[in-house]
Amino acid sequence: MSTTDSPHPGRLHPITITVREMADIFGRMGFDVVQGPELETEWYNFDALNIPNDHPSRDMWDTFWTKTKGGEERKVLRTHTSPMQIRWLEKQGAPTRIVVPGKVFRNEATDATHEAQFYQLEGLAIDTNVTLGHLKGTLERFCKEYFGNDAKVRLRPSYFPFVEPGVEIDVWFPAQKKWLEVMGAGMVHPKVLQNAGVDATRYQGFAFGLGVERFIMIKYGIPDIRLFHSGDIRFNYAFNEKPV
Ligand code: YSA
Repeated sequence: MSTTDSPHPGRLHPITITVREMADIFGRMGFDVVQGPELETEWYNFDALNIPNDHPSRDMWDTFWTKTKGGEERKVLRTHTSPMQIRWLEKQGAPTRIVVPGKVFRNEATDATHEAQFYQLEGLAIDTNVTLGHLKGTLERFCKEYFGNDAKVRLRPSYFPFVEPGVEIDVWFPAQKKWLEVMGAGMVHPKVLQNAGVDATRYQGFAFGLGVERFIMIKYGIPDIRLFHSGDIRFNYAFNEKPV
């Protein structure tokens, strides 16, 4: 029996569709797509990103750790896609422009806008003359491409140890009449470039990490993030009428 004869032909998940759409928008701005491991070392998830062991910023995210037997290195389920900044720069060097979609994990209670596992899309642009203006222009353009030209986007100063300066980006959530934080971003900290073997006196750039589900929620007025991973097939069907 072919897929189309089946009483319940499959549908692509909204996250799959959206990651492809986002990669396509960034692709038109010159970004390549790469992927990285979900099980990470402490070095890549934290230390290399300028988050030392004894620093309070390590508590920004509640982390799932692996159990270890004597002498083994402990690993983490990555709390964000930012470790791929280091892995990619080590491998490829600068200049570079990439986006990295993938699943991330946080040991936190869920509510309508927070899940314990969700998707991020990381971006990284490193070159000799990249400025905060490029960051702002790229992210505002991206939001308008994804949501439409009338999308309301705002930047707020914020703190992440791996950027200086840092910002957070909120988009107006019309269905709930409120601003929703959709991503963190900033100019890559020179220590991060050094940790990845890049000459920080020559190169600089910006990076960002966006929450994929939150983008979809705003665009389609989805009231609860937990619907994405509920396994309720009606959710997929409502989102996407075409069988695979
Ligand atoms: C910041 C600066 C950079 O140079 C690069 C990346 C970043 C982002 C940083 N790595 C980070 O993870 N920041 S964050 O904790 O604020 O999460 C980024 C986005 O993920 C949020 O804006 C939100 O859209 C989404 N998010 C965070 N926690 C979530 C969540 N989505 C669903 N459930 C959660 N629990």
